[in-house]
Amino acid sequence: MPHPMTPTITAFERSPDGGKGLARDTRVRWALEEVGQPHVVRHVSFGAMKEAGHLALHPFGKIPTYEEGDLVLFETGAIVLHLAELHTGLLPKDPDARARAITWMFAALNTVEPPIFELANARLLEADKPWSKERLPLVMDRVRKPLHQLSARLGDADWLDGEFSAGDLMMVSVLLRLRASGILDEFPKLAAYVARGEARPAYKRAFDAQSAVFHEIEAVKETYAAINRNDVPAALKALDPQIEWIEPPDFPTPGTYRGHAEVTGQISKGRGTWAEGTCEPESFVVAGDKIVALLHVRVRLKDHTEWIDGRFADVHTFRNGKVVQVRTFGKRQDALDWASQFAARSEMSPPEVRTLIG
Ligand code: GTB
Repeated sequence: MPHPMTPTITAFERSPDGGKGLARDTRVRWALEEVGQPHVVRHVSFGAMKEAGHLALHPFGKIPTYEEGDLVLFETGAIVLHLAELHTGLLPKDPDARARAITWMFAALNTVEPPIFELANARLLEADKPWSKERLPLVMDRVRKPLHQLSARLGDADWLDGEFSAGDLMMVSVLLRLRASGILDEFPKLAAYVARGEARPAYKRAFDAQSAVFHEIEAVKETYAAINRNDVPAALKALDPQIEWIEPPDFPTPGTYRGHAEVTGQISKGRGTWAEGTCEPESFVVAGDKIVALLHVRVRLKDHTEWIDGRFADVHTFRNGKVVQVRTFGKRQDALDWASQFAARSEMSPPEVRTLIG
């Protein structure tokens, strides 16, 4: 069983940035990595984010959220502050230095991020408006103003107030969203500050995890899409030549299948019994190097008139971008419990083992 307090966060199922780490789950992943806290990431689609289940966690229907036992948090500031208070390493012990580090967190979120958010809206959502071109310089100047002041305060220091803290984590996370606009390069001291943050091993682990998972989820989706259209060679594309696929006794083709040839036989045999239907992943949960695909199967078998409708899960284990094991579970919760034991592997060093998410 996983540790009951292993926290679960949420992230986009398919981040619009294609895995560039610009969505706000990255700062939470970074904080989790800094403090060495194993975690599980549940990936939510844009649709699911607005449904009752997610709204119960996040009243504004956004990511990320944070669940730890009975505690549910939203807002990245609150989540990072909670982690920093729970663990050592992100806030100084001295009460005054601690209060100053928290002040920098608020400065990042309340003073520096709002105009950056506004710039992203202006560049992405309002670019087609007739007034957009005229307004853009004004929005860019609103971004620059606090950056001049921040750069002057940082000066030649590595971090904003002594040692690296949650204040720096938040400030770097906010500033790096500016890179695409070119504005960050206008402030060499801030550009170097952001680079120092990104060079931290914990940031790299967080970034690599979300980037890898972006591609891995796409690969898992394609495996089921290929099975649905009865294209077995395409279903094998994401699978390592040493693949091991373990199907439990109460499934149509029980057993352990090793290598492409045996797995081809297994998939062909199982798929060959269908007259029509689909097996669709409904959502994905990531723990360490494991992606749990929560599946909904709805098929009519050949020579049958009734439909089979069921929910189960496959756990895909990735190594170097390929699936080395698929383990099928009849009960979704069993799959989640089994996979989440491996969230702890985030404490081990990459690239052999990496954290999840997002
Ligand atoms: N104040 C909240 C916090 O800090 O937690 C803001 C949370 C928030 O805005 N979350 C965004 C979200 O869930 C994701 S980060 N949006 C979905 C929605 O509103 O329906 C914003 C974001 C999204 C995408 C990119 N990107 O692709 O580059 C970057 C940033």
